[in-house]
Amino acid sequence: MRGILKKTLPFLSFLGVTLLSFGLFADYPRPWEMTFQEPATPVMEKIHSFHNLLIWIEGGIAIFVISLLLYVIFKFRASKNPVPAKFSHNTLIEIIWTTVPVIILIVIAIPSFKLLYFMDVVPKSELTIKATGHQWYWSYEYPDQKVSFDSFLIEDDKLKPGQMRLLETDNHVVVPVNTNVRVITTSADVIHSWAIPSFGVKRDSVPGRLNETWFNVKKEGLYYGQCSELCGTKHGFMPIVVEAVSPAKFQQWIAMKAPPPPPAPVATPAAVTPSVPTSPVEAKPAAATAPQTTVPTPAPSSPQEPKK
Ligand SMILES: [Cu+2]
Repeated sequence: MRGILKKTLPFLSFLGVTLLSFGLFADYPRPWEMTFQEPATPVMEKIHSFHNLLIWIEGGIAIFVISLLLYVIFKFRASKNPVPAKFSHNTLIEIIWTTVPVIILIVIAIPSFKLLYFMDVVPKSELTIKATGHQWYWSYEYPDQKVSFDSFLIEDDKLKPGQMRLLETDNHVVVPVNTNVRVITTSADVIHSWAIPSFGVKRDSVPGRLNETWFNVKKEGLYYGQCSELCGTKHGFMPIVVEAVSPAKFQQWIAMKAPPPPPAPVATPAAVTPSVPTSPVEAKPAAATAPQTTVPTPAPSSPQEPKK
């Protein structure tokens, strides 16, 4: 018990520091992790439960085959059974060992295909993000919001306390929770792969092609992933960080990131004064004085007067 505590204490303290420093939930690979990260999307929840179903089926098959082998080894060993049987066919056994595996495969195939289509068909999405892989960073575009930025790894010597080596980026991909997010991905050079384990998302980014996937994060927090296609010497140095926030916070972030509106076109003074009053107070005198000063010019001062 003390040994286990001794082993897990550094990890627990690391986890505590990390969570405190983020102040929110974070999902990332942990030392000695034996199973999946906590599912953050419906896709990953379904992958998780399908995996659990397979573990039971595979475990049952393994136990059955090992038990059968042990039974045969001991029951029909040479010392106990010196004259072996010579028959080579048994119709009943052959029917059983053909139909049972077929039934098992059908039991596996039905949820497998359901999950495959659930992952593959992108539902009606409320936000689209384009992720482009580069050697060796990601660039992102939010085409509908006109937001775009690059996302680079934070080098070891620039990491702040609590930030994770090789997983932290300078710019996070911010998304709202409980929103269908469509990710389209491509590459500017070689094949990369945009992957977040806790989302159940891994999609190849292929130059000259647009691949798509989707996710819907259920919990606010930070989610870490990495490029998952061998793309060159710095393949392990292009992480992905997705920050899931409330829809209100997402709108604030978009407002902060979105480019400022283009400046008003510079116009000639004649066009400006009557058409674009800066405020109602300023507009009134201009409107009042304009007809008096410009339109009705006094007749005596006109050049035609002396001729009369
Ligand atoms: Cu890559």
